[in-house]
Amino acid sequence: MANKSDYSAEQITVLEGLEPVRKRPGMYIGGTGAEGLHHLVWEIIDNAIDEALAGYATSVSVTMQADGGIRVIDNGRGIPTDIHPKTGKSTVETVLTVLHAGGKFGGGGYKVSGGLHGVGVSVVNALSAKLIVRVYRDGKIYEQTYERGAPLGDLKVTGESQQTGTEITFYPDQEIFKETISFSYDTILDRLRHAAYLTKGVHTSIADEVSGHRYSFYFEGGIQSYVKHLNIGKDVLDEDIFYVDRTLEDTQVEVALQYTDAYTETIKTFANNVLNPDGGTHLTGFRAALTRVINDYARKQGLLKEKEENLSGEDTREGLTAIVLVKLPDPQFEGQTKNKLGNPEVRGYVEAVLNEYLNYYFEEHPAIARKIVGKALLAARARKAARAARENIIRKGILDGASMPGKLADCSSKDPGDSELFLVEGDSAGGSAKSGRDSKTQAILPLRGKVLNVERARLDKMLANNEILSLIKALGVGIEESFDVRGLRYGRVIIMTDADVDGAHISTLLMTFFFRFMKPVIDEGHLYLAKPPLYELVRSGSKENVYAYSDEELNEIIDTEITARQKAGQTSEDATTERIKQAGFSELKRYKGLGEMDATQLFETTMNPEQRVLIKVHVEDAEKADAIFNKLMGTEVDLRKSFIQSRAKFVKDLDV
Ligand code: 28F
Repeated sequence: MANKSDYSAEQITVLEGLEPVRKRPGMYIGGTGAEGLHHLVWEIIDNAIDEALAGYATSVSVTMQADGGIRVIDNGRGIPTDIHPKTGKSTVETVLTVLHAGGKFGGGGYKVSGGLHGVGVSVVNALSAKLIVRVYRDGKIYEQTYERGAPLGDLKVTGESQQTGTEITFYPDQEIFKETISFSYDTILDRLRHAAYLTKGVHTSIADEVSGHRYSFYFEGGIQSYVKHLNIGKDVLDEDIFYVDRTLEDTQVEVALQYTDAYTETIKTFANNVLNPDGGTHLTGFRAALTRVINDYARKQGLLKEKEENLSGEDTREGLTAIVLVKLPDPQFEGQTKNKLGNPEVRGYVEAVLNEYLNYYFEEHPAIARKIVGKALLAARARKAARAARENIIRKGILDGASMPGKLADCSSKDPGDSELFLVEGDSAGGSAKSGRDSKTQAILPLRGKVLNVERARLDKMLANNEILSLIKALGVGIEESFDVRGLRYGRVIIMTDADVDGAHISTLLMTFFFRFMKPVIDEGHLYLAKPPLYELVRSGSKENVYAYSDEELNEIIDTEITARQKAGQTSEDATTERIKQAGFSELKRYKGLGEMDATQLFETTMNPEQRVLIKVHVEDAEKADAIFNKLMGTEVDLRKSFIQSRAKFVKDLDV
């Protein structure tokens, strides 16, 4: 295809029509699935946010209409309605029908929040079966309607109003979006939350006319509030949050950061309000400045001896939560997922701003600075201890495949395809599992007591914990640098704990371990939770018992039995225990722990592949999961308990 410079001026004008957009939508919005569909909304929201960033709008509201349309309105100046000299049409119509016409706003500002690098609202117009634009400006209401990008008439005045702003309602074209044209409330909610965090002082809101759900965001503190939100449930080194907002050349650099006592780091980077999951030059600059300022301060204060080696970047980022936001006119994104900022000059800008302002902050806040350096020194020591522990383990061959942990009752099959490892809480249940199991395909590793909370332990402590070491050896995948999921000795790793809160706590600790150190085991679908029965209904006068795995299942069983007996005239309505009797069960047993079942019962109800129920653990959204694990594996035990009992985030797989 000839490149741009081959076209003459008028041809570029022709190209700016909207036909190409409908021919190859993927070129403009990435795809025509749900993600591409939502890019339409992002473009409109970004234009409204740009009006806020330019200092004229203070609110952006999104409504998911009952008729399938999406309405976005801001209270900015309103798109100009004057006739555009170049096209002889109103500026509104020009912005809506010419590609990239909206890129440059008046007043010298530039589009800074363009998720799609400002392809412009004309793309949304082209891909909408219908689009209505309303402009509130000069005391009037102007309106124009389009179908698939073509105006049905000229912009006309339809009323009067003292408010100002732009309102766009659009209906995605089903001819383009064949997969779906329905929007996700949660997806838009997340985007509006981010938009409010990244644009301090702006109100964003969403309302779903069908469900009635509505939510609004407003963060005076912008990214400082964002850091505060990310650190909920964690112990911070100091309440104060570092913040700097400086513009160098045409690039705005905004950074907020705060340290916690966690061992993980959470650094989110954004360019023009779009999250860059793979970082980029802004992250490189941030890291370089942080490491340099902390090392310089540590040496200046005599906390790091002359002969001691520098603190590593990793040491200085342990426990760090930071938001790095840059706004620039022409962001370049790299990598096949376009998730990495490539502009080389940005590294220098971020580094310069941070060097100057973080250094200044340390001088102004010596107590906080000493805490941050202190934590980095501890991290450096632990890093060296972990290295020593790892070398020691590797030297002793502790992790080598050869020696299996003593407590492991392995299965005879060596084929991961048909073998599974049960991680069982406690020795008594471990004993029953060992004797009840199918020893050809089922291995048992009893884990004593509370598995180490790896969320709060560094590698050196972890490798000193026998339970964790046994687990690492039994799995056969090594750890850290030597980790290789292809070494997994079992097709399924099944966490089998009591159905009470402590059991759930242990299973969460184990899931944290896998999430933090063996995430591919989860991602490749090897990790499961066993589902032991909660109740046993003993049928009077018979050995045959019925098991219920949840309260609703228990009621279902009882109701079914009662209905059956009512039909046979054998019973009448009555209270719960009566209900159980009338359902023909003389006893209801509530299982507190696996240990209350004998080996056969445990096998039949929870281990037998023919009738057990397994829940496959998978991480829907690493970012969310990270937040959950961070928050819940911190010090807030009650937070952890409520999570376990109500919101465990995994999808249930009925495994026959
Ligand atoms: C619901 C989505 O799109 N809001 C917008 C403005 C304001 C101006 C503008 C937009 C074309 C090239 C100038 C007004 N007054 N919300 C929105 N608000 N576009 S889009 O101008 C676009 C023109 O440059 C605006 C003075 N200058 C700019």
